[in-house]
Amino acid sequence: MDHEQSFASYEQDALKSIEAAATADALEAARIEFLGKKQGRLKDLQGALGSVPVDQKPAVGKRFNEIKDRVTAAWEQKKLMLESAPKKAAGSEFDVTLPGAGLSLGKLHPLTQTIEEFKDIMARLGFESEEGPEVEDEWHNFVALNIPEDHPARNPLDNFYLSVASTVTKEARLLRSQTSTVQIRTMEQRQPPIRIVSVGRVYRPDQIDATHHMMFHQMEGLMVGPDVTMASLKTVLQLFATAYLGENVPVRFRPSFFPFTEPSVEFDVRRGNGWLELGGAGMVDPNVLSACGYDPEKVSGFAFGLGIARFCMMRHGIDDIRHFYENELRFLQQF
Ligand code: FA5
Repeated sequence: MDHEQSFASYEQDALKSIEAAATADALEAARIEFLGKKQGRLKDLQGALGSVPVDQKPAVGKRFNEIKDRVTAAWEQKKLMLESAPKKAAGSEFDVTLPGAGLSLGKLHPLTQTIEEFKDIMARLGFESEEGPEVEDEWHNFVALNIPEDHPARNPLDNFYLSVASTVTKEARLLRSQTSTVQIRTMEQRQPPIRIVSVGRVYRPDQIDATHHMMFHQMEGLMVGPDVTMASLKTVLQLFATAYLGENVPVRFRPSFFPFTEPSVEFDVRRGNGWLELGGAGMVDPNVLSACGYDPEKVSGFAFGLGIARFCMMRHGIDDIRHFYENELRFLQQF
């Protein structure tokens, strides 16, 4: 084979090999075979140049360089092409090198943010967080809370009953109407001293308006021990309101009635010219302590139940509780 033929066959094979290389590894293998400096076909061609007659050397050398440059250029071009090709994950059309479309990661719902902050504030005051079931029996929702059978709060029209009492179920079941159920569950399982909060959903067939919904969140608080007094209750609620709503928030405690606390108060915060009721509270009724196996002569306790959405509305100037449940993005994005 003369030089021209060797050059042509080298160039043809090299270009074919480079063209066929579909991966960086294959292209590298082609480089080693056709452009390698220490061994390979280019090196062989170069070696053969030694036998070219002196008078032909300049022309053959020039040809050699031209071919080498063409193969090198083809190799570099292919390298660029492979590097800029879309990097698709195996079996996917997804190109990981394309710039992102700037999707927002989303945020926690304002009520969830409020719940986290409530738990945080109460943890700083030494209250652990407990959970209780949303589907309850009448014992935990009413009986142990000193709410007798004929009490209006047990009216089937004012509750979401799920089943009636039968020989199988023993007790009627309902969606809990208050988180006070967790007071009972906690006292049944633990001995004083107790300092807990429990946050969760409660359900009531209330008429929906700007401050009422049929499903809403409450935070229950319970503290039981040898020296728990009404002063402890007022201090904790005042500290809590200050921590969440700010230093100068005017609060008031209004005498009220709950079957499971004695005395009982309603806890209001100033809103405009009026007051917004944020929760109920009081000293745990001795009957409730007894129902849970405690001796009311030895321990006392306070409890409170706060409406979470109403606190959040107060802080952010939200005028209607329904905003929380409509999931309008323009509302949610503000938090
Ligand atoms: C209770 O639910 C008592 N369990 C609170 C309690 C606990 C008293 C422990 C004493 C000891 P009340 O029904 O008032 O109380 O509800 C408490 C708070 O929940 C209200 O002040 C209000 O902030 C919120 N709330 C009540 N009903 C609704 C509703 N339909 N929609 C939104 N929030 C509500």
